[in-house]
Amino acid sequence: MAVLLLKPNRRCLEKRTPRGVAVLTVLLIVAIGASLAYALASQQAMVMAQARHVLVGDALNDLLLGGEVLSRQILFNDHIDDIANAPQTDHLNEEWAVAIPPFEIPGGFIEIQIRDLHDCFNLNSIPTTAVAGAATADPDTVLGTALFTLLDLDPALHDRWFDWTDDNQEVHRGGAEDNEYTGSEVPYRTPNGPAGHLSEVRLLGEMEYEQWQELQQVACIAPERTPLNVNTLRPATLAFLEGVRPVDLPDLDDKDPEFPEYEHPDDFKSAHTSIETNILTALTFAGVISEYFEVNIRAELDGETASMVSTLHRDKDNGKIVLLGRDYSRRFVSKFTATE
Ligand SMILES: [Ca+2]
Ligand SMILES: [Ca+2]
Repeated sequence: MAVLLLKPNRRCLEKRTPRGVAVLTVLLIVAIGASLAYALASQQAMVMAQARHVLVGDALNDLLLGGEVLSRQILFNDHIDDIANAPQTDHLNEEWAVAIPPFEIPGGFIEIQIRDLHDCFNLNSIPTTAVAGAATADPDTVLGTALFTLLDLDPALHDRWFDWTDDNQEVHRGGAEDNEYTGSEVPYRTPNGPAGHLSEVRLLGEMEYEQWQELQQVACIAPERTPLNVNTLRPATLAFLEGVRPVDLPDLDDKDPEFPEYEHPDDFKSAHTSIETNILTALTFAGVISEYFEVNIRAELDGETASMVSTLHRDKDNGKIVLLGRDYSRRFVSKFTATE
């Protein structure tokens, strides 16, 4: 049987091949164009979202800084009033101590609280050098010991705190210096100076979580030694002075508390004779004037929220206010409940 072999028609091939390539090329171009368009649209949406986030973030930061400026003015005005209406005192019935309710701004709101840093026992007040030949212990050392004892903390923690903040590497009694902490699984070193945050206490040794919660209610950190202000004491700080653990404090009732306005620390001592004598004696440095404040500010704009804590120093003689630091990591707890 004869086989018929057909030769391809070269002409025909020459005509069809370019047309097929052209179709494929067009399809390829369309596909690439569509991909590019999609990529550009996605990129544009992302750029717009980023731009909006940056713009709102900048505006929020401006609002927080505005809140800080307002707070500085309130504190300065208080100083002017104090000078004009001697004796100079700071107490919780003054304007600065009243939390400012959230006030509306276009697209959001801003809320401000000013807190006195003399309302708590500042652990940086515990001196780091023993007075040679002193007949009695330093008053803030007495208070520090009383606090650690009240909270049933390991006595070694007090010595470790001493070493943590003193400016040398000599181990004080049951304390510890760099040679111990650098041997930890996660090594760290002592600041050998004033602590920057109360949580540094937890680097010194074991502490129950409940003890840590109580310590936060009574103690705090200010940049340098600060006297307690007997007019602004937190309930837990006053309880500590009276020998009561914060955990044993009764629940506060709903009625507004009455805040004292002592003109002299001795007036406070006379009104609190139930406080043990050694603690009353240790209130040598207590006062009625405050120099360190924390300003808590929260701002909300277009559904985004930001908060900031500014630490301020107000000179008690001339009212000059200096910014010491800003912290954007703290949680803001409003004193106001939203109502419909
Ligand atoms: Ca005042
Ligand atoms: Ca040290």
